[in-house]
Amino acid sequence: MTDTLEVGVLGYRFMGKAHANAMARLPMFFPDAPEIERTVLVGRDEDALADAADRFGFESTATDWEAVVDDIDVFYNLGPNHVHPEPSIAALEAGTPVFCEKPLAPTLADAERMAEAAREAGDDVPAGTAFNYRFVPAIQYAKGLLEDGELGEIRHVRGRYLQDWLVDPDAPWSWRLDEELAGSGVLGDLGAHTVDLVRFLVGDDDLAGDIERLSGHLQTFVDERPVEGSEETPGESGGDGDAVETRPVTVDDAYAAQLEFANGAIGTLEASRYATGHKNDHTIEIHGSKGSLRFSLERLNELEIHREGDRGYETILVTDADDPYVDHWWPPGHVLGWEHTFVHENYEFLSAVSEGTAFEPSFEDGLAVQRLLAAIQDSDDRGEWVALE
Ligand code: SOE
Repeated sequence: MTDTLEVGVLGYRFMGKAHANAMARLPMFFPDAPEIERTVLVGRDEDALADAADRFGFESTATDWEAVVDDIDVFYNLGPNHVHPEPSIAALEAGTPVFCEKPLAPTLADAERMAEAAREAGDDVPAGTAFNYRFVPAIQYAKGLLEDGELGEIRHVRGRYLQDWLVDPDAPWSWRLDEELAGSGVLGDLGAHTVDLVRFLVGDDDLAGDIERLSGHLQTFVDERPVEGSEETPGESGGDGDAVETRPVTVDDAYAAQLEFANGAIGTLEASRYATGHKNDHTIEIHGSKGSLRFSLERLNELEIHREGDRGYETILVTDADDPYVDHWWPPGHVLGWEHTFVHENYEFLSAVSEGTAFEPSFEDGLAVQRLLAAIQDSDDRGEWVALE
């Protein structure tokens, strides 16, 4: 058991804040978690980095990850997708456990290199992929119901992840919209979560098993966007405040896929950043021969369950014994939020690092998701169903 873990984090924007907040909650709510020092925050913009390090409680900053990854006990890679491979591989080669945000990599080839580095590092060097929705108590309760056979033979799996932050064509360009930087658009950003949850919930051989073939369709609705900060100043040289610089969108804005599982079950997946009326609506619905269940991230403390003989679904509040983390938080029924899923995954990952035990979802899980994302892209390119080896 390692006493205090020195943690280095690359990335200080959205995911940097989410994980720094999670680490800060551990001493108060998970006193059995390993003690950690938020030692170094890594980034490129020194001013923004210093401000974030101060607000997130990091002791120091660095602009060169190569000087960091072999000098800390744990490395978090929370940068944009194209930054995931090299620093993570270097850390693993130095024997430093890695926690990498999803999707594991921009491409399947990169994900394969990262998973190989994790295998080479050995089982006592955890390499985790931050699929945080596995750590929603309602999802863990759903997994228990499925494993206990409460839904019977799995017949249908339906996953959707709907957001609306790109509906405005003037919403600015970002790295998430560039194939070189992100690898894919909504497919890798949101679809990765849904594919992982499907594998987690029904991937066991005695449930639906592996996804054996699939067909996919990708769509881009707006193919170029303004570069934030390039707006002409109104009044100067007749400027009307419109952006003078635009960049192409080279990834998907929406995807849909059909799946066939080893047991014959049918799956339908979709995600969009143009789903007006939906902010962060990740839903999973599973139909079996003896019942069904339905989960929505926008109501993440609840699970809807249908059992034989019921008329429709019963909505239950997941708490008490159904929630593996309830004793760490407030009394039952004092509900959780999105950020608590990051606390749960950080608790489990840092505990695995401290004990030198395995952590799931691992880089192998991240690679399995990447294979399925690549197959969906391949199917779209070829216009036909694709079999998974
Ligand atoms: C943006 O689409 C995003 O922040 C994703 O990158 C996260 O993984 C998801 O949990 C919320 O939406």
